[in-house]
Amino acid sequence: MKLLIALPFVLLFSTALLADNPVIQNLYSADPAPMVYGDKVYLYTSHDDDVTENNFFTMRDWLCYSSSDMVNWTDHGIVASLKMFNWINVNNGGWAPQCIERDGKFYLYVPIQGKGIGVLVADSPTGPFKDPINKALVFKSWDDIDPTAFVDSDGQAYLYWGNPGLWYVKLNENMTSYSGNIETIQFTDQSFGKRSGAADAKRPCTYEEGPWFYKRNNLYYMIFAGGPLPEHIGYSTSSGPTGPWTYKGIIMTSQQGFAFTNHAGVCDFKDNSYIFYHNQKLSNSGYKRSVCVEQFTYGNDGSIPSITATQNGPNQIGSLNPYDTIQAETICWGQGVETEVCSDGGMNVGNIENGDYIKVKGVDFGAGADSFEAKVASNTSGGKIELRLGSATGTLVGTCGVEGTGGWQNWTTKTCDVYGATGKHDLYLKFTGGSGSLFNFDWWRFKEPYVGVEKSVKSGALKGNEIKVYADKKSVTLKSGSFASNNNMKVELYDFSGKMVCTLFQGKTKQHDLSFNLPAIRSGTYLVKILAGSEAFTKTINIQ
Ligand SMILES: [Ca+2]
Ligand SMILES: [Ca+2]
Repeated sequence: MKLLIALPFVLLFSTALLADNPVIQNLYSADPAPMVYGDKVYLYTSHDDDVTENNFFTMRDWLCYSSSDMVNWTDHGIVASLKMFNWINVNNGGWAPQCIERDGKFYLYVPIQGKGIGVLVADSPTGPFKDPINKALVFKSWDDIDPTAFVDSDGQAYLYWGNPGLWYVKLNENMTSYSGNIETIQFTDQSFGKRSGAADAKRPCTYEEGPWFYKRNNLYYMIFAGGPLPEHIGYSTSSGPTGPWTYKGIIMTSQQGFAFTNHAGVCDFKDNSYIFYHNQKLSNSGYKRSVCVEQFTYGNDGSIPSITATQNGPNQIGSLNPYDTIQAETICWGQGVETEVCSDGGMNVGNIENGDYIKVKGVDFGAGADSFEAKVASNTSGGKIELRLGSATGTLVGTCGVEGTGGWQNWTTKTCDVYGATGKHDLYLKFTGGSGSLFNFDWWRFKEPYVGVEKSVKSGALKGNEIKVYADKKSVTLKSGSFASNNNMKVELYDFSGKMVCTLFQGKTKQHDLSFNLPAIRSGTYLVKILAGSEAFTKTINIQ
């Protein structure tokens, strides 16, 4: 998986560090196929090998990524490969995939160039996938590539595919077999657009390959890669799932940095619409492509506008919560890093060298982070994780030292203090150290302030404060204009007989709101007593 980045690319992107496209930087990805499931978009792609063999597509497996905000993508690695199919004996030809969910199972349709279309099934979007039929789902000729599947609202599922023709079958409910014949879509200028350039008997209209079939607001869409080369993205629509199709025009022309192929995947996610495509911006080679994404808005009539490729990509949906455990392989832009399978599950970031970094976009620290924790491993002497805001040379809010752990998969947790990380920023995890690989990185998280105990108590802490007390079965929350930070405070819980149940809190705090988990107690009336210095404040609460 080692990616050797050519010098021209480094120069090209050193001036574009704010870019979020392409989506994946550590390897080459093509033929994007988004699938919305739960609160995430899963992005399946084909995978152009770092080493192109015989000056042609060199593709052996399929990748998966997921995002809940459209800008930070979690790497799930290789989720399927040609090796999963026992009925073929080839080590190349893993082309454009699509995965769809039905009744809690995930069906990954993949073409194996020259061998037909295979199907894999899994119980989770990220696998493990296996071949349930041990043969091609459809195979008549080389033309059987680029499958796209869709389950209509009446439960009938369809599989379309093909280059240079377009065919479909009606899938059975098991999604791994079909009924009836393979049907051929008739091409006319009206259905798939008048082709420009030299006449091509096999390609009478603009349709070339890479169909993407779906329904939106009762209109059926067939997005496709159109010719002549270099490919553009065009589309046709229909009032029914099998046509007749009406050509609607070009969505995306071949633009600066594009490859001779293109392939679109379209989805709606959290009230926005997105189109994924690929280009060759990271390699300048049509056999080493990179997936990108843009946001767009449908016309009132369901039309898709002309879309221009951008470096910035879509807006972030919401923000990233740094107090959750964030996989290190959740990346908006990774410079110099690779990913690999982690012995503790999932993936980890590796090939971390001095100066490499990971950008995570739109991290909301809220009132402020107090410390940082990272799960790391190193077979050398480690290095450092610098936590920087805004850019790789931005404000340093903490530095986490990593030492040798005796193995690249011998994991340990390291922490450091954090100062000055408040509000929303792009976070740069910048790696520094000596030469060679420094360490591996599994996940990270920030921690909110720890409330410490102060030895000297100053009186007057509660003076002038209106403290509101809220309670439910599980917690007690105190809300105040300000709990004086320099004063020790104690919060006690008493039952109605005056017997103390527990101490909820003891120490000092800068927070305006304090929330405490309650022990398992019976319903009834209780007293919350707040003590600071020589003062006390009590409040009756009812626990339902
Ligand atoms: Ca590196
Ligand atoms: Ca991980």
